Amino acid sequence: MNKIYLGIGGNIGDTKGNLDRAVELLKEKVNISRQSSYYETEPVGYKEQNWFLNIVIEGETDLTPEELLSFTQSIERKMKRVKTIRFGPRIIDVDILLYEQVKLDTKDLIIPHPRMFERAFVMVPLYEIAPSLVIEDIKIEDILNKLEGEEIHKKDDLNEES
Ligand code: PH2
Ligand code: MG
Ligand code: MG
Repeated sequence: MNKIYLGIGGNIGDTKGNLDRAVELLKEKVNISRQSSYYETEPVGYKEQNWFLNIVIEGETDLTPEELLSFTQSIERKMKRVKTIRFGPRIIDVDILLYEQVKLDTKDLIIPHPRMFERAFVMVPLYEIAPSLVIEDIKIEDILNKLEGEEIHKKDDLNEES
């Protein structure tokens, strides 16, 4: 089994329902070990859209990185994601952040996710579930401390344990 971290987000329709549906669909091929709180996050990359709801999950899978990409894309298709503008509104987005210590740079897949280090909507939930993570020899705390400070709010009303 291979340890993976996935970032999941969306900003159209029933955002929490869509995130939860994606998590349920992932369970067919990923054993989910941890799930972050839900975070309401300022849109990054393209401002003229609704805020997102984002989570990060930790899991284990027997899929290879390429198989995992096909699987996450099949979930996006099943949930009727429509491709519009880059960084634009979407019903669901399931991104591979980390796959073991793998470094990969192909046409279709780059691991670690190339933009994760700058994104509070990824790094804050990731830190919540994996505070001692080291990514490419950098402690997650050090990555977190360098963030620009886009707005992100933990949604305590959606997080029943808190
Ligand atoms: N995803 C993007 C672009 N911008 N902004 C937030 N807050 N959350 C996202 O998940 C997100 C984004 C492209 O995948
Ligand atoms: Mg994305
Ligand atoms: Mg994506």
